[in-house]
Amino acid sequence: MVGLILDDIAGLIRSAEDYASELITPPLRLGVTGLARSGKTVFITALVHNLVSGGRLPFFQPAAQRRLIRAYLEPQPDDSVPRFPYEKHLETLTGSPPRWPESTDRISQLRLTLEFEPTALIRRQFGTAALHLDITDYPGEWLLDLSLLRMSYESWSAESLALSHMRQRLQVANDWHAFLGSVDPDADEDEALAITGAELFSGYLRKCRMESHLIPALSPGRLLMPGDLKDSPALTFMPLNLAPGAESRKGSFHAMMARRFEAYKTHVVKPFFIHHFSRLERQIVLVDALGTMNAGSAAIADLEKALASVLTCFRPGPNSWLSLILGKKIDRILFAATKADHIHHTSHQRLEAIMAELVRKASIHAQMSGAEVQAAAVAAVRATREMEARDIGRTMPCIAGVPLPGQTLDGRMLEDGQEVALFPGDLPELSELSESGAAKAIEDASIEFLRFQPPIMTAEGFGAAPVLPHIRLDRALQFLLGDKLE
Ligand SMILES: Nc1nc2c(ncn2[C@@H]2O[C@H](COP(=O)(O)OP(=O)(O)OP(=O)(O)O)[C@@H](O)[C@H]2O)c(=O)[nH]1
Ligand SMILES: [Mg+2]
Repeated sequence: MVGLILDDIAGLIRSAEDYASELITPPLRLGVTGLARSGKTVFITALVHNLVSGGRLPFFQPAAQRRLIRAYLEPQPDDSVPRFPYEKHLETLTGSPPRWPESTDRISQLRLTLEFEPTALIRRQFGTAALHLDITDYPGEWLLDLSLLRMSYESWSAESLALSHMRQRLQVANDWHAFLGSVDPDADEDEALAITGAELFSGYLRKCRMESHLIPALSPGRLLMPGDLKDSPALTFMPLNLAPGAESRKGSFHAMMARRFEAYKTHVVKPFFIHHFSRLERQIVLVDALGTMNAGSAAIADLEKALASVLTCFRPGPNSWLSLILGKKIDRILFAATKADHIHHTSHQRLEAIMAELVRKASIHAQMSGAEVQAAAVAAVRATREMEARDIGRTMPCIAGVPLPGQTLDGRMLEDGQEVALFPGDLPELSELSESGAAKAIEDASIEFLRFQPPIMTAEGFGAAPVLPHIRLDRALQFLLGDKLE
């Protein structure tokens, strides 16, 4: 008993100390999210690496004005969240040969401290200033789960089944569909059956995740990344093939699945919004816009819907459950089209315009207001170089890089380790996007898309340490935190 009280007092003193230190060096909480494989891990690794190692950041004002004194990693601020394994990811990206990091399976966080010289004379009197940047990497699919709170198990089942019957997903849903055919929702509840079904259903979601053409938005998000909740009842459920208007009988398999769906909302969806999401102040949403455009019109439509859902989380209705728990509201959101190194720089502005158009359409649904929203095109790690090729008297802007093994170009299998140059194709003109045919123009854009190996690091200047090259990472940094380093 005494021990407990002493522990509590010690905890209180600690949190008072934390509070005092936060007053001196306030943290800025930046959320990095995006759908599966959109480039979150690579983005955070490259961002930290460029800041810590003095990368070239001409559009990030504190660096350009030589006011950024140093950036360094500090111990993880939040004891309950795993640390973002920065060193491991950097080692993978800069190893020999360089490789892309593995897919992430849990939320993670990292604290970076930036020491800088303030611009205002009065603040300079007190010496240098510091900002803690707390970066949280979490999957965009967890934001999509917000919409589950408004759904009954029956309507979620119907929607999920319809999605799994889309042409693009039908084949990977085969095993799970076969299983569903053998299940009677009205039979008695059965744990073994629930485990098998949930494994098949989450296996189907995971397969969709690995193949970008299989429509990007996947939910329930935690089934893709169970982390510590693996095998818990709150994740052991799946949609069922129910007759319209079917009601569940007490003790039936249908009732069991509906109960677990509710447990998922209570024990998984809500806690994420309460403990993590509500603390964020700035947000970057990474979007693999090029990959989605390459996957066709259904994928683009699905992405638009997903972006609208994401925006709804940032600005929920005034009296909604979420608005009540949101502390400081997110005041800046950057939607960044990633992997811009897949196209020539002459197309970067067009990619940015496409991203802005996708966000504009999504904002109409979400009735976005209050936060400053921007669109950008970035490559956190630039894996290609640019070159020009001549074809029938015309100069073609090309990109060149070393493709990852096992890919084909124009029907030909590419040789391992050999650099290839390709003309990636044209994105629509800005003028085409401002007309009503914007969606069609985006759909019609055909991009030649290869996956490239990460680059070999280069030294940016005389005596400088080698740094991973990027495209427009500095502009993203300026929007996300430039004003906090004034
Ligand atoms: N060329 C290029 N490829 C990139 C870049 N960023 C990401 N990629 C590619 O996209 C893949 C996914 O990147 P990640 O950073 O792992 O994406 P993620 O969003 O963390 O993925 P999950 O953790 O699986 O959700 C990488 O394996 C690379 O192939 C980039 O800046 N340039
Ligand atoms: Mg990741």
